[in-house]
Amino acid sequence: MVIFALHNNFLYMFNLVLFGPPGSGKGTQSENIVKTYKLQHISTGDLLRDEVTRHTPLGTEAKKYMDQGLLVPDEVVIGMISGKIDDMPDARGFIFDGFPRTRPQAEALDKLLEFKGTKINLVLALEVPEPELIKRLIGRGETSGRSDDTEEVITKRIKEYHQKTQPVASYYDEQGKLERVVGNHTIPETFKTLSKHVTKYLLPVA
Ligand code: B4P
Repeated sequence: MVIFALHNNFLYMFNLVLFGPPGSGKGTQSENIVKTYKLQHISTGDLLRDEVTRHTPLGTEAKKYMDQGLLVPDEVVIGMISGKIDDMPDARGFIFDGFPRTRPQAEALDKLLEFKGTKINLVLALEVPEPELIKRLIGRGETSGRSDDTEEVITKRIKEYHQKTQPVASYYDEQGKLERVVGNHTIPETFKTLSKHVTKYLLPVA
């Protein structure tokens, strides 16, 4: 007789989306959240940049879009995410940083997580005024060497955000999962506000 062991850690996961315009601090705050709550970090920006650095076919394709300040096509990004989730079945949960960025990506993520027996629990949206976003990204560009942190490309990225990414906030708001957070305080102050929301679901790990 074959006995199937149903070990499905996905049922107990806490999954968070960190949402916001380019430069709102998603990457910065993800680092703090990961350290404090021991969630697994999935940043589509980091994954894509890694593919670019390794000159993979996916990276070569993605670079064409990233260098112009455009979003990488949905099917490329969605395919990348699915494999990442499967790599970490014992995670306490995931923090999705910079994903989903379009409504089709959000719908695909919901389907993917449902198939695995889990879901998005909370979406924290960082809100930062546009002049501050531009200032931060130009500042980062001076040291990071990122080809998408020039003034011309930043303007395009913000335009893409308004056209394609902002509707994702309504998608999660309709599901009652969205919390808006002021993101132009200092990094520690912003983290404190984000933590208040996360702690309602998950205790910090000492
Ligand atoms: P991402 O890598 O996701 O990054 P980002 O939007 O540039 O920035 P983030 O919000 O993480 O800001 P950060 O913390 O670094 O995207 C890059 C590109 O990849 C996209 O344009 C797109 O082409 C592609 N891509 C990624 N995901 C995709 C997807 N799902 N679909 C399609 N395409 C996708 O902060 C920025 C700066 O501000 C830093 O210098 C930081 O130190 C500073 N800062 C942060 N918080 C601050 C604060 N409170 N006060 C002062 N400065 C602060």
